[in-house]
Amino acid sequence: MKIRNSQPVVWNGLHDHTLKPEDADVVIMGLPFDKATSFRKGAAEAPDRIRLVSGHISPTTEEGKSLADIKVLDIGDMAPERLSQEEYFISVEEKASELFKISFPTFVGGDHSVSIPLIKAALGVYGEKLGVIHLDAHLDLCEELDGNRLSHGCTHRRVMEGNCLSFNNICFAGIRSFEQQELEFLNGLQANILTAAEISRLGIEKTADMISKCLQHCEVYYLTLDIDFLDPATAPGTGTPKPGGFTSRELFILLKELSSLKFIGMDVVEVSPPLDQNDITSFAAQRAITEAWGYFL
Ligand SMILES: [Mn+2]
Repeated sequence: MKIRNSQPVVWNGLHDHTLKPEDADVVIMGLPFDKATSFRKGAAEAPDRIRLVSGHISPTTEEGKSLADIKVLDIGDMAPERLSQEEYFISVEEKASELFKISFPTFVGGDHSVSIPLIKAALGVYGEKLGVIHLDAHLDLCEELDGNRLSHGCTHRRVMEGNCLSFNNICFAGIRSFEQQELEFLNGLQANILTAAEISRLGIEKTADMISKCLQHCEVYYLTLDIDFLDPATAPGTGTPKPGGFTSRELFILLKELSSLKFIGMDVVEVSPPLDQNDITSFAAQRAITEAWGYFL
């Protein structure tokens, strides 16, 4: 496995390769892995594509906040090389644990299975203080999918194994797709699920209040953003798009409304450049990262 250096002008020009990781406010790591998708691949190409578009955007948020003082270090990609998925995830969890201890890590997937080791690493560092906010069209609560227990449809089942993450400590928002096995699993369980239809009825501000309320016993928060939270019209470049999603406008307002929470890291997953149109989806992901830094740091 190698972690290679990325090109210099990336991340709104903020990436400074001379920084030591412990001196950075944000450490970025790419996870070019898409072997656990259930349908269409391409997410392994996302870290490089999002870096490419990120070099062409100013270090300011959409409301004119300057990010020029944020120290950003992109440590490159952690690629699976010849490792099995299990072995790869062990290495990712180890590396992510280091990063959570020193900075606000921003991980760029990869399919959503990569959040398994990332959230486990955050749990290892923050324990039950951690709340997870899952923005996604899907729940990712399958026991297994296509014979793979580490599928991108199984993320939170694996994270919750061994009572690592309690159901009380995760809020699912944007959901508009359920597998039969997920319905069976959820039967009788209390889960914090805000469907896309419900969010549409509530409005974004009330949605943010609901998320904060569900997780008010937590002290720190991790955001896992599956780009298919957005509508396919807004983000077509993703493996399993679902109609009825959100605009980037709504996503950015949601990030703003959640900004009073103390976020300790985030990931953006499921961007698939080969399925994209004119990089719309990579730009949306890059912008979401920029706005999140503006609000969370
Ligand atoms: Mn999804």
